[in-house]
Amino acid sequence: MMNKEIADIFRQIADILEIKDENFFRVRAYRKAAQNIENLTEDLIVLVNEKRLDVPGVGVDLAGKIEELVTTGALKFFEELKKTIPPGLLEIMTIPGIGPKTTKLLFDKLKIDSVSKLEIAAREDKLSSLPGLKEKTQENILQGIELIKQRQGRILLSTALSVAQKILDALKKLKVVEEAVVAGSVRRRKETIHDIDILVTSTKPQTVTDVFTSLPIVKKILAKGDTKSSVIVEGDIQVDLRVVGPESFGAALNYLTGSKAHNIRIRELAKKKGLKINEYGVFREKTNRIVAGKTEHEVYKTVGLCYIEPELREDTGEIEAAADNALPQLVVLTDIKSDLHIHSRWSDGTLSIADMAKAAKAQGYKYMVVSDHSQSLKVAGGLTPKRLKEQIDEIKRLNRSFKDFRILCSAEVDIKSDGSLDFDDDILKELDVVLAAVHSGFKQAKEQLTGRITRAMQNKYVNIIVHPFGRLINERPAYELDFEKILQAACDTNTALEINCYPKRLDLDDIHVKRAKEKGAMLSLGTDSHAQEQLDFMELGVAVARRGWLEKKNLLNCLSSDEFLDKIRKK
Ligand code: DGT
Ligand code: CA
Repeated sequence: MMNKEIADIFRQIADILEIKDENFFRVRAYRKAAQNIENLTEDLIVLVNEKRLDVPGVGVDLAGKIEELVTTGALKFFEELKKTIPPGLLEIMTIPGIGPKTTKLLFDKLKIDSVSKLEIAAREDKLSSLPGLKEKTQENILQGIELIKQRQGRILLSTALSVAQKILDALKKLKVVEEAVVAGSVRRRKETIHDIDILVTSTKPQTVTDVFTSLPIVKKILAKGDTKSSVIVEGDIQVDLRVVGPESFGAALNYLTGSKAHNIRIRELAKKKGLKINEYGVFREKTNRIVAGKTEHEVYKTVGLCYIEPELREDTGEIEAAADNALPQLVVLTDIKSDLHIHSRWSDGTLSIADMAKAAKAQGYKYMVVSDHSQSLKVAGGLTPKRLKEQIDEIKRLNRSFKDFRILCSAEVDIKSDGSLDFDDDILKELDVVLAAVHSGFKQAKEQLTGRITRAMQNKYVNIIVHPFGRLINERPAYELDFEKILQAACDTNTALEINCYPKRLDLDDIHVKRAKEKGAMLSLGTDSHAQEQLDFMELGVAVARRGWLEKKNLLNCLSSDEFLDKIRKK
């Protein structure tokens, strides 16, 4: 159990006691203890295990409760206390701006005991007449409810990256800021993000915090302390800021990047070496003398490991690999020589092939694959065989005008519900490369969907299965597939699987990518761009590839155009 979780439980206890009109000093003791726990630089687990639980404001009674939480993961007193009030009241208090006083008032006067009842009452204007409620409260409650509804869904990595960048740009302008970087799940490039963590080094934390909390995109300040603050920005995204001294940069970055599971393993290693690690540095346990902290490389070195890239820090084998000096040499954006999935105006893209090619060339690529939709996909302007032949002629013409860049002819061919393809072989064989994908019948049984895709892979012209799982993050779940069968067929037929870089897709995901690498399947990156600026989605796909432990050699995009064509023609 983390410090924060224990602090949250103490806060909830204080809230319940307050609703029950319990002794004011008792309520305050729990609140104060919660705050002190959050400010601790060491984990309570460690303090309890080492019998050093002398936290300010935590007396014998509360220390016993902490011990119970740490050792059993629960607290009997809290479980019993919760039963004494309607369960919905605790949920009501998670709405920003609603504390125990308001909750009690709403319950006593209007019998409101759930967020849904509260929402109805606020919409029916039943709150504004309540004596003791401030004028704007009703409106704030509705806004707050909206916020918690939205926050339940995690935001897309692409959204988080652009919000984080805006904030970093603003903070970096300050003279008092030395380093300003993103940490947490954004730095690890997880596909979805709960909140954005920013780390700044400065000797003037208060100035940094003041500027941060008054940035124009800030909508609400949740907390503002000397070195820690937390805000809600436009888009209802939570951003947490942590400011430390420059000497602690590496230690703080390592701590705040996580994941929690990775951090725990690193701390265990430190302990075995007689060291302890917190946000401020690595210290000798006995003397409390600092031995590292300025850089992350230093921190890893003190625990006997080489540097581990943030995308790998999930405790899924990276610690063992680092100890054996067997970490992968992760692919980087500059290794990418091509975008293998691009649409043009010929189907549902917005630009001509020539303009898309110019933009792809400007990205530094050597070739690109034009893969407009096939005839059945009428909503996406799918091409008839006749139109596709015209497109092939156009691409041949365009290729003559390019130096050092090549457009490859392709199509994103629909895999029909029986696994047959939307174009006949005689047109497929005219293409340099063939992409195939499922666009309908997502509700079919697992065997059927798996069968459809494996049948498509058996076609000798099909080179890449694109967005293999068909999911749209936060909108549509992946359809059911027997992935082991898909992988086996991919290896047997020399068909690649795509990592689709479109922000909502990121399909394959990191876990399936890692498994595909283990099986030795070929992988490709495609942005699925329908407009010029979408070519930048490549960065997201590379992030998924890195989280899936991929090296240059695992991705078709890192080959030259000749090597790429050689490889796929082996099919
Ligand atoms: P998220 O926000 O859910 O997308 O994921 P994270 O990984 O950004 O998680 P978050 O924001 O709760 O915390 C940021 C990092 O701080 C996390 O990756 C690990 C570290 N961390 C937070 N609390 C604790 C703690 O109590 N103990 C340890 N060892 N690490 C913690
Ligand atoms: Ca976070």
